[in-house]
Amino acid sequence: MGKTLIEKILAQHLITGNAAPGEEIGIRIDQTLTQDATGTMAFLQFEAMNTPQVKTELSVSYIDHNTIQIGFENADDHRYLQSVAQKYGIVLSRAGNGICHQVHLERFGKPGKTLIGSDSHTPTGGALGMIAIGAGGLDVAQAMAGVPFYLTCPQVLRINLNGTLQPWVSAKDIILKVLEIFTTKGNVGTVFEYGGEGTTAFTVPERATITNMGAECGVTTSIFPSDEMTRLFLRAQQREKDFVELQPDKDATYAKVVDIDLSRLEPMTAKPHSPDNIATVKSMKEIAVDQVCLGSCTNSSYKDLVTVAKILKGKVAHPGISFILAPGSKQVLENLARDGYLADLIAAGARLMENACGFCIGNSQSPKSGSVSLRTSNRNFLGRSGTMDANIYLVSPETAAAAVITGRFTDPRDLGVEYPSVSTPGILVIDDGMIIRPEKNKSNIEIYRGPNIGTPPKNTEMPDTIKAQTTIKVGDKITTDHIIPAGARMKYRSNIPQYSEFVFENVDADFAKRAQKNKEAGKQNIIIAGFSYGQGSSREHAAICPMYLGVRAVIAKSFERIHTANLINFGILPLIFHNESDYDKIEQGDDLEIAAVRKLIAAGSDLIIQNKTKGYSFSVTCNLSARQKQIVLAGGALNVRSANIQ
Ligand code: MIC
Ligand code: SF4
Repeated sequence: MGKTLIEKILAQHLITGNAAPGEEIGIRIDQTLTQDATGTMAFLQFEAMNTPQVKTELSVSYIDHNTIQIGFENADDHRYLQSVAQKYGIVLSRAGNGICHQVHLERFGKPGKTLIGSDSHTPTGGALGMIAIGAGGLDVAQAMAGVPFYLTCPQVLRINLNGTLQPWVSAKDIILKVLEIFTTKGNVGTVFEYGGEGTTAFTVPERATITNMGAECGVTTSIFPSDEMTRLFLRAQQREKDFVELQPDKDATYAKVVDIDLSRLEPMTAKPHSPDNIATVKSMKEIAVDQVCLGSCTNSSYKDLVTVAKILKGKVAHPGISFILAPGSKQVLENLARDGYLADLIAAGARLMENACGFCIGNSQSPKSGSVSLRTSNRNFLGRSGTMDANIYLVSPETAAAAVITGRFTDPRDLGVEYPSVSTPGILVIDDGMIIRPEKNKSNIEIYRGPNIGTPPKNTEMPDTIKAQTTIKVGDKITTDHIIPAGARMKYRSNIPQYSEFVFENVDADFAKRAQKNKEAGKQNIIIAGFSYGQGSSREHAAICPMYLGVRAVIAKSFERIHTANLINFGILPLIFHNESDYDKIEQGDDLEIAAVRKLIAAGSDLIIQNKTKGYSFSVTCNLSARQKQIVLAGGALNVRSANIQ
């Protein structure tokens, strides 16, 4: 029987388990990426593993998230990362070189390889025909130490892109269509494999827009074949030697096949406050816009930005618009500058930001109160921009450019001008001057540790009886941005006691105090949630900080993949309601007790929760592999690892 592309690459990397959908497998990881906001903790964990050098083919540490540097904390973390990289054989991409996913695509990704990254948009690399997966920092640290990466073997779903896009409709509109079809929940354990005759027309950066935002659907990853377009991209990057052709077998079987007729797509948007809240741009009926942000790891390729430069040439941003431009990488910015397009963008009123995450993570350019902001990024969760009552809409670069001109939501087809034709140069200006490669034999390098750097906290062993309070009850689709905000708070990523004060800050500002009080009184905390708990970011702080506050379990209707792994890694039980109606009965403040926890988890049985306040019991399931059981019982992966090292 023929194989899908995913099955082929997985088969070449399989270390443990049987690669059948639903089974836990362990795979060899060729490459890792980390970024500063998750990477600092990941490297502290890596250091605790006493491994003299990274064991991967390539590990790259990027500095791209916390680059605002108000206060000493981020600068200290950056210096720490640079010294760790030198000591352990890691490549460092300095602040100013660009966003990890964009730079990794340009300089390091290779067809057929496996990559895990401590960032949920790591699947961007799937545009090159590699298996690229987002993971928690501890899993990435373990991969750097040579431990296999464990995941549930996914089912492979095929998305056929048929026909040709109309002018003014682009890759962003395709992935917004995919989000309309699949939504942000219910896709755990699935991979999207793209194919179909329309696929061959898309360049690697266009494919990357699509694989990047597969993360919003919650899939394990997304992948495109490696074909002539891949070869041309690698040639432009002066690394054609990394090209190998990779296609699925013609008779490969897929769990499901979905066809998208490209010729019928129109400009789309994701309305506030979820990437799956999809509508056509036309239906927005010219709503007034206050801010337009161009960039992020989704849409900041050379082609994206040249397209906007051509649309805006000779025009100036509408007086009502603050026009923000954050190119994805130094390479893109340098090529735009050399080819004259940067001048056109600046002349059009672009406020040029650093090549970094910036506005996308609410680290700068928070819009005005109650504003409408159009962004080419990938997430519009409530409050992520830094302004709680802002309305963020996700759009294509073309739709963003149209709003810059008109000051309103505008279907770019209504601009009445010809769609600019843009092609990326066959060979780009490449300069890796901002990449520091590790020197050999640097084991005597001293690691720089500023006062912001703590030690990674560990949990205690799972107790036999959990006595806890329902410290918070939340609804469906709670994202990691809800659990632990980024933006202005992100500079405390390496200081867990301080960062923990902000857990659920934007949902219930008193949560941290309540949880801390319970902890001091010897009581544990339990979080109650609806469907799809832990969407979005890979930040393991959404597990570490609740752990620090004494959270022992989350009981939800369903969980997202990366967050489940993070909870387990830090000794927090991810429990699923047996009967969803039990969610309705439980209230915040209820006292709960779970008996015989260790025995029932080890046996793989359901746990019985007694609601002491209301006087009834209900059952929850805890689906864990043997490996995961060992981790939660030990109180987290760090405890298992240190036990193995001693
Ligand atoms: C995000 O887009 O939410 C982030 C910031 O890149 C996160 C990583 C983090 O929280 O540091 C992600 O996507 O994993
Ligand atoms: Fe950075 Fe935004 Fe991409 Fe996350 S989604 S990596 S914050 S640009």
